[in-house]
Amino acid sequence: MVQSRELAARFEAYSDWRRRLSAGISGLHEWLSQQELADAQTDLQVQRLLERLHQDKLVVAFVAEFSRGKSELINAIFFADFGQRLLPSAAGRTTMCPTELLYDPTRPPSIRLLPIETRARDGSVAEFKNYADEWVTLTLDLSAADKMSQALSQVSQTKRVPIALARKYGLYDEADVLAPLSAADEGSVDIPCWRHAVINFPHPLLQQGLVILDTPGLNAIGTEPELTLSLLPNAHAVLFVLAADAGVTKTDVDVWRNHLVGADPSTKEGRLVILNKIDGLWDDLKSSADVDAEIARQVRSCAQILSLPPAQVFAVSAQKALLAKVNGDDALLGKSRLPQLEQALSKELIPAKREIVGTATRGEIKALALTVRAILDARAAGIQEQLAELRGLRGKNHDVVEHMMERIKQEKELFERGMQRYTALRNVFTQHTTALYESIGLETLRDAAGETRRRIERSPFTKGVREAMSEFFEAIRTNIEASAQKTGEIHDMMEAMYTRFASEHGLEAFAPPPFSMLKYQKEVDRLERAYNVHFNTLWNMVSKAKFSLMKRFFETIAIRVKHVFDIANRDLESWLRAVMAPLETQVREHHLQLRRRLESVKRIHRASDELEERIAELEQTEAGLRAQHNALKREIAAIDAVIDQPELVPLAANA
Ligand SMILES: Nc1nc2c(ncn2[C@@H]2O[C@H](COP(=O)(O)OP(=O)(O)O)[C@@H](O)[C@H]2O)c(=O)[nH]1
Ligand SMILES: [Mg+2]
Repeated sequence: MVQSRELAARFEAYSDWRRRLSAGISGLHEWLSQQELADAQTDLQVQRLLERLHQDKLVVAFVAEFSRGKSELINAIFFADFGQRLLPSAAGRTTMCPTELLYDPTRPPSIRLLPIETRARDGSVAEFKNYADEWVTLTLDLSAADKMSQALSQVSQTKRVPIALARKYGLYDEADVLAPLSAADEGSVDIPCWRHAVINFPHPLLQQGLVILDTPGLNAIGTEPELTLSLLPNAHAVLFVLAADAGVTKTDVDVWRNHLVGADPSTKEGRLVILNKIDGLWDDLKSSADVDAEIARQVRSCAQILSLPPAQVFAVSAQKALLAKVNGDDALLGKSRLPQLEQALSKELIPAKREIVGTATRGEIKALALTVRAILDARAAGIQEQLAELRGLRGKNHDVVEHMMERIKQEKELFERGMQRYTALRNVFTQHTTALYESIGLETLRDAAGETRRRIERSPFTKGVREAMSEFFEAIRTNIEASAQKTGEIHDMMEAMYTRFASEHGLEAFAPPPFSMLKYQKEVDRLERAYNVHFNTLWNMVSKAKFSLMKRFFETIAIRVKHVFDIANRDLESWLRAVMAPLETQVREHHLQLRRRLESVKRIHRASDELEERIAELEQTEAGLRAQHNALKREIAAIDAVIDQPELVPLAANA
């Protein structure tokens, strides 16, 4: 089968790179374990790193008014090798609920459907995802294409309900675009059966971490806050689909401006505009130059309306591209212009993603190497000190040895007394940590969210809801600021402690890295901005159903903030470990060395012929440490080499 596989091939190359990176990290870990240089903390660090690499997802979302050809485009780009339409695509509304296509190997191939009735309850889709019993699960029979299509056609299911019920679900409003759906019989409307669908399907691209999000018409963007606040902002690429036969409508422009690009021009990254159905402009009676000119004219017009350079609008025919791929018709595929879109998509997506993953991995590996090197350095310094001491004893008499033994004993006692200060520090550190978690812990967030929820219920009017929400954001901000202050205090305390141990006990100087809360603050700010933009729109749009919609809107915001807190908590945990661990290691190593020094001098004190033997032993250990140092360097260099490897852009048919 001949087909353009640029995106698929590039994505495979990316997955392969992630696999090699994982292999390199596992190799490093194995070596550390063999050398007994790995402790529980390194084990955990490596495990997390590998998990993150393994679970790394690439999310591509498709957004448009219904019938623009989103589902067809998904079929054409990703699932043409399936030989038929995977997603239902037909005239009219086929995709009725947001549909995620992914592969989770822990579940059997299936389609999971969240009933629309859940909209009448508290809880966002993300929350419901934690409760398997809320979903209807249909297993997919991969061997029978017709049975599979039948199961997948569930995403198109609708049912007729009284208008009052539709309102309760926040789905009906006289002025709403859903209105044309209503049937001849007054008093009832058709609504989707499902609120959300997750298709678990072991397609190779999905197995490698690709997640595709197909959305129903634009009205879903207003009625399911999760899409607006979470799924779309977090997608790595959003394809906004227009159609040559429909032109650009006012709703298109609104959605593009308010939900997809926003005010910040940098958010245009990974946002592609597609002008689909150009086959409608093909005309055997016209010259191909005339047809091309007409397509170019439409592209310019779309670009102008959306304030984009024309090069960012891709004219394609999804339908002909799918047909061409299934039949292996290269000429038609070229004419469909899909390959250009695929190329642009893979260029937008993969290098950027690789850069992010590579930089994060490099940072983690560097931190890991730093800890290990610190241990090796401390050991080497200790050995050198012992060697100098012992070499100085050559030819000296028993008294000198005894004198030295006394000196080391004293040094050891002094250090052990200093340990009391270290224990006290640990206590203060624990107190600070507890206070820190009081301001950024999930408990705090739960209280703030609960309070806001009660206030919204008590005063379901614009002013009351607005105030409650603003104060929620204010409370969150105050908590983040308080946490920033606490991390600052912890940082200063640890810095002072490192300086003190360095000057008093000759431990290695170490500057603990500071912690910044800025990124969490920024994410909360972004959510607040999104909330401000949508508040009025939502308030006006679904006038009758706004109360339940507002509550759902708040739940989504609360979930997003919880996500920010989750990440902040995780990051803080590693930071706290990173500032404390070197001190712990240094103290432990130093104590160990003092004991070893004392041991060897004691041995020499008992029998002086042990001196040369002991010196030889230490020299050997020193050589071993040097070898470990070099081996570590090689392991890290191997991982860096994988990270730095240029992306292998496939030579696959670039039509
Ligand atoms: N002529 C033409 N029709 C298309 C094209 N892409 C999709 N369609 C048709 O448009 C209708 C809606 O497509 P669908 O993928 O279901 O749209 P969605 O609602 O955006 O997912 C279907 O009948 C498709 O066959 C195209 O490139 N050319
Ligand atoms: Mg569809």
